[in-house]
Amino acid sequence: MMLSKGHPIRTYNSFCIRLFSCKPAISLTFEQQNKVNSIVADIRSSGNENSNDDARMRQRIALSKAITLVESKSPSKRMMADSLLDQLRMSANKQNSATSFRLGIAGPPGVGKSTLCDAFGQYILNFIDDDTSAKGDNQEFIPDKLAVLCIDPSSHVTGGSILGDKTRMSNLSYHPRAYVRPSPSSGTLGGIGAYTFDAVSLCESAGYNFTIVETVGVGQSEIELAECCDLFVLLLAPGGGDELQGSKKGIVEVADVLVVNKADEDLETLARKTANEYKKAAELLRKPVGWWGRSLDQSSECESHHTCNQSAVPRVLLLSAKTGAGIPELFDTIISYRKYAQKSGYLLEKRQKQNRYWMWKYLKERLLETTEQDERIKKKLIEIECDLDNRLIAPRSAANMLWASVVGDVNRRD
Ligand SMILES: Nc1nc2c(ncn2[C@@H]2O[C@H](COP(=O)(O)OP(=O)(O)OP(=O)(O)O)[C@@H](O)[C@H]2O)c(=O)[nH]1
Ligand SMILES: [Mg+2]
Repeated sequence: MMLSKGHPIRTYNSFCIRLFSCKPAISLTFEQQNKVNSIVADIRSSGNENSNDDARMRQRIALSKAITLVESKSPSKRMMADSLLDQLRMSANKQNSATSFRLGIAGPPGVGKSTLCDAFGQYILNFIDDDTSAKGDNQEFIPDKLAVLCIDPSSHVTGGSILGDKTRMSNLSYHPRAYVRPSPSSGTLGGIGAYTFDAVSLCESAGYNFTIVETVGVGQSEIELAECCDLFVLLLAPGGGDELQGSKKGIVEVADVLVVNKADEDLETLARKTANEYKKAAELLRKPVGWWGRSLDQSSECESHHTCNQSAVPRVLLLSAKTGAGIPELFDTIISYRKYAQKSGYLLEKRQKQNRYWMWKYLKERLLETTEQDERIKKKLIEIECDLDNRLIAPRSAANMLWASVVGDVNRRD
């Protein structure tokens, strides 16, 4: 749609002013700007193990404040969040796909996601304390600070959320190089919102070079987690192999690694059987050219992922978050993936696509929200809805009329 002639940015700005009567440029009060500057300074300050407890605590508090800002729906806080993200972005050359990793973990309620985050987190943080010379290839990327963002299911009725995940990660929560943050998913339909993507980049700005995003569920909305991370792990319970044909099919198709958890005690045999069923079913999944998967050993030799056309299928692993069995294999898989994805350019391209995905998502959300709040459009909406209720117009025509009134409103203000 051509709104007016001229430079695309000016065109967008004038569209924004005319439609939303808002200033596209950020203008914060002196106090707000000071607050943002102080958060930025504390986030950038060294919060590593060698810094003193005060500095580390300051950085954690600043990171929490920053995430609260990006999650906020208040217009003034949103402007502060924009300014904060822009300032941190300027020093973002340090935090890119070459120096950080984003892991997404999704799965049905109670499958053991938090227990896995706790055990896996401790495993990788202890990694650098161990004799790394024995770890071969893994030395290429050694995560030394870990952030875990747990997206809680929110009640759409009360807006409340169960912030219990921190207690289920009791060991990790107290680790000096870990940051655990439960976030409500209120406001977005699923577990993930544009702010989750921003929260990940805030953690990276604070030097957390490995971020895990945990989200509950296996529905369409959790599929969006794939747009937030470099590698997407789907955690599954023993006994659910046949569900691949049913409710979980969509999410299984986007998962990079399938992990069957609780392979211990009485459940071990069943977990092994389930993993075999998933392996067989995974053979049928088609993946795009250059996608990473089980044929990793050959594809890691590829110079560019565009030239890698292996018939890759998702890896299926067996694990017990309780006993820790299988965690080293999961870590090795992640490191191997990272090596391939980094070298072949797959990771960089994936992150670029994700940036665009969230740009559009954010724009759509803002457009919808602002349209819903516009007083003139609200009035028109009452008339249109009345006609719709009386079956004078079809939903499609109603949407067209609403859109015409949005665009007409813009033109009138010209
Ligand atoms: N036997 C066994 N139990 C496990 C394992 N992992 C987790 N559990 C148990 O499963 C239950 C749920 O674990 P959580 O880690 O809270 O599961 P979750 O997927 O994070 O749960 P939600 O966040 O509520 O969806 C707890 O009682 C854990 O002790 C495992 O590997 N083996
Ligand atoms: Mg959990």
